[in-house]
Amino acid sequence: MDGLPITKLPEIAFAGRSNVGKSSLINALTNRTDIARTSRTPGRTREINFFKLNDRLMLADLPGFGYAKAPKTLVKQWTRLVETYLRGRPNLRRTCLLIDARRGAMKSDIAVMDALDEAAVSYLIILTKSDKLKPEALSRTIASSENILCKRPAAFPMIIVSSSKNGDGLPVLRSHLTGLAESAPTD
Ligand SMILES: Nc1nc2c(ncn2[C@@H]2O[C@H](COP(=O)(O)OP(=O)(O)OP(=O)(O)O)[C@@H](O)[C@H]2O)c(=O)[nH]1
Ligand SMILES: [Mg+2]
Repeated sequence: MDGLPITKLPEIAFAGRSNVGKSSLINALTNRTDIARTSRTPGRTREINFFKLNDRLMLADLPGFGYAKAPKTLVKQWTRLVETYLRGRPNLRRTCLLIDARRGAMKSDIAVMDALDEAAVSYLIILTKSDKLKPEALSRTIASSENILCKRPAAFPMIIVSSSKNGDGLPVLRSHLTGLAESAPTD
């Protein structure tokens, strides 16, 4: 936590289970291919990586949770880092909680929602990898996610469905994040 950059910029965090597509989504949003390192193997992002956009907004790519194969001590370290970050980052405006649209919210996602609700950190649910589902299956996950969300005090009352492969949901997410960015300096 001591090594994190100190900044006044509004910050958006990308959290979620390992391999859900956090780093890929940051790349897709910023139109870059590999600004954030991605991998087919879960557990790629092991530190918090910050991306400053045009001096207006900071994006934070968090290590994933729920990666059972990593050594237990490492998993504990990542979890503690992410928890401390989410609770103690003063400029954090929104946490994007990414959930794989094929699976829907799992136990570990619910645990993170509990922690975010408790800390009153506003979060937005994003269902990722929509390109991998048929429309009916996607509608089912959306419905079940809405069900979970409506009982959660800190959840933003909207679900975004996204795909970093085909660009699904990126415009709406961009406009949402733009709304949280600092307005341009006037002088
Ligand atoms: N089909 C499809 N694959 C995706 C999408 N987003 C990510 N992937 C793939 O999913 C894998 C994991 O992506 P990452 O972006 O590295 O996932 P992460 O959440 O950052 O993972 P950790 O850093 O381990 O926590 C990669 O093989 C990506 O190519 C998507 O929208 N559609
Ligand atoms: Mg990553």
